[in-house]
Amino acid sequence: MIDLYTAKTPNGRKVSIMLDECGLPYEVHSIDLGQNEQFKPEFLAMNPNNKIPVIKDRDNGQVVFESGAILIYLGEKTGKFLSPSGPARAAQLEWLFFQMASIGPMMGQLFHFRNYQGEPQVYAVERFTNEVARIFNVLESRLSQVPYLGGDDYSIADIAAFPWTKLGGFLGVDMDGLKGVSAWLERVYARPAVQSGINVPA
Ligand SMILES: N[C@@H](CCC(=O)N[C@@H](CS)C(=O)NCC(=O)O)C(=O)O
Repeated sequence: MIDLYTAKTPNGRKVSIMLDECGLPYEVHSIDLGQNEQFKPEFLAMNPNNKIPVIKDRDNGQVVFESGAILIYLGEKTGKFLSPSGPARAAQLEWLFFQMASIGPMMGQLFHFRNYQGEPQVYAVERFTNEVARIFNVLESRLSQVPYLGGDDYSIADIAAFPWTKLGGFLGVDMDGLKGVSAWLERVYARPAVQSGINVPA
């Protein structure tokens, strides 16, 4: 049994999709970020960085924070969606880290500055709009050649990227020119575990 501390955000949904994909039983603990529940001492004891998602594995008491680390932990625990070694694993981790370092942070910044309530942040919006467009073109170059980010097989790289990438149109990315990315989004969303995991917490 896994305890999942999460909220209705792309980073949290990566983990619920993975848990559903792996068929692991889990209990959802919804953290209300608006009420600053991530700053409570009991939460900070699990993640001093005050962010969801966090898991606790009741099998061994292990706590893991950072969504990328959680996906690797669950992949290794189950032997699913992460190759054990070799070139396939290297490619899966490469694209997982691309999500963690580029897709998530840049889209997060764009969302922040587009929705900023004070003085319009023209420079910041332009900077992150351009960077997000560039990142989607990188994804397009990959996904117009292979069915999944890691190559032939669906993996934790796709699970990490999907909840963010599906928000591209919402953040103003012109998805019409991105045929490879659009086909990949449909391919990934066709999976029942993605459709259930993306709706956690309910
Ligand atoms: N790199 C972290 C990012 C997690 C993150 O940004 N979580 C946000 C919600 S998506 C959060 O909990 N924010 C609360 C806060 O910063 O106080 C991960 O991938 O786990």
